[in-house]
Amino acid sequence: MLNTSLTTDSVAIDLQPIVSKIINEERINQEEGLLLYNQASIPLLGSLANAIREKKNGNNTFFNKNIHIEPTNICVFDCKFCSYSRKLSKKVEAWEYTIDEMIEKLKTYKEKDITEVHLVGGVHPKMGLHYFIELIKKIKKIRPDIHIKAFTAVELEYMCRKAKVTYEEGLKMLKNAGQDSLPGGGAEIFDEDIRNEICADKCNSETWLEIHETAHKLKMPSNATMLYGHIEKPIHIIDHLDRLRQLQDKTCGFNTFIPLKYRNGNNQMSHINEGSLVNDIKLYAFARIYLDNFKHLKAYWPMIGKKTTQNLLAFGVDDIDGTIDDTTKIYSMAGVEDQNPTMSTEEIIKLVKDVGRTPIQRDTLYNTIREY
Ligand code: V47
Ligand code: SF4
Repeated sequence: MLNTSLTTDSVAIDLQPIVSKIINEERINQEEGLLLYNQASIPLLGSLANAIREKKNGNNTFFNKNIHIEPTNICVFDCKFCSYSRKLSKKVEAWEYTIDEMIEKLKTYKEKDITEVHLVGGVHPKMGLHYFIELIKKIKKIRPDIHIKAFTAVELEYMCRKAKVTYEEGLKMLKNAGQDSLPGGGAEIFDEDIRNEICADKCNSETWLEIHETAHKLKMPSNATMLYGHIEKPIHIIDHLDRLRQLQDKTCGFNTFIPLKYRNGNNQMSHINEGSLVNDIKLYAFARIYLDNFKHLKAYWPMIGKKTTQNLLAFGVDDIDGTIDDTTKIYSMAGVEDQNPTMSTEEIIKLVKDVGRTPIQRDTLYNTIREY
């Protein structure tokens, strides 16, 4: 039973059986989820989500020391929400790093105790499976200690198709080269109609789930994301979470869930307003309640902002990603406030301690490196 001061008497009558189930740690179904999402107040969702967060992770708030490597922002796909990609034919504001350039950059971190490289980028028609195998091998050669979390299912689908290998074969080759896990990007929204409106030409939902299931089978854990706050409706959010919950029941291979708030700068959906803070809080709290088989819920601070990240620590979130060191362009190109995302360990510790939580430096797999 959850440790919460909530009593069902104070809850609207329609919601009482659902709230009782949650307090008794029973699973709610999609219909119940929809009712809760549509009718529950923020304080109710917040106290349930916080009780779940504290049951799963106590007062701990996890962060890691990481950098991103983004080999290119040239992309064959045309996601309407993407502010970052450029076409091969129009190379304004585009980059294509060589393997040597990326390795030289990584060498500048030689003295730094980063534990993770997050390697993702646009889907470049000329950077294929064998190119990335060589890159991963070279990263591991100079930093065998580092965890490589690489390639969204969208990138993997394309590189395997081009190399004419199955997902299992492609992932095995990458794993043998040194790739350790997969990030959660490319999931967007699984509902087929909404997906067709916002990112029709890239890997579909079934394929995204199949690639993650295959990775889990090969003992490569992964993360899951959801892009929210654009044209989706609550029913699509619940459908998305439900498909993730089903796969997690099967494989137990997801480390964390990361809601990604739609940011509207410089893309083909810029006419859509960004959602409110209240909507963010509701979404995170609801996700914490619905995804009963996910241990962690991450607020990715470069996307949602440092202040909101701090607030979300009271609404289910127990992980805030990492130090980043200004190595990613995805969100700065989408117009977020923080154009050069970086946080020192001291800043992260202060952010977490200022709201009464305990900062824990973790590795990618959530093993504790140091408690502050
Ligand atoms: O799939 C792109 C999103 C994702 C926008 O696994 C946008 O630890 C909002 O998945 N507004 C890539 N979101 C980033 C990603 C990620 C980030 C941090 C940590 C992890 C992890 C994964 O970024 C894309 C897409 O959903 N995205 N454009 C935008 N305008
Ligand atoms: Fe390409 Fe990813 Fe941007 Fe889509 S979101 S256009 S796949 S870089």
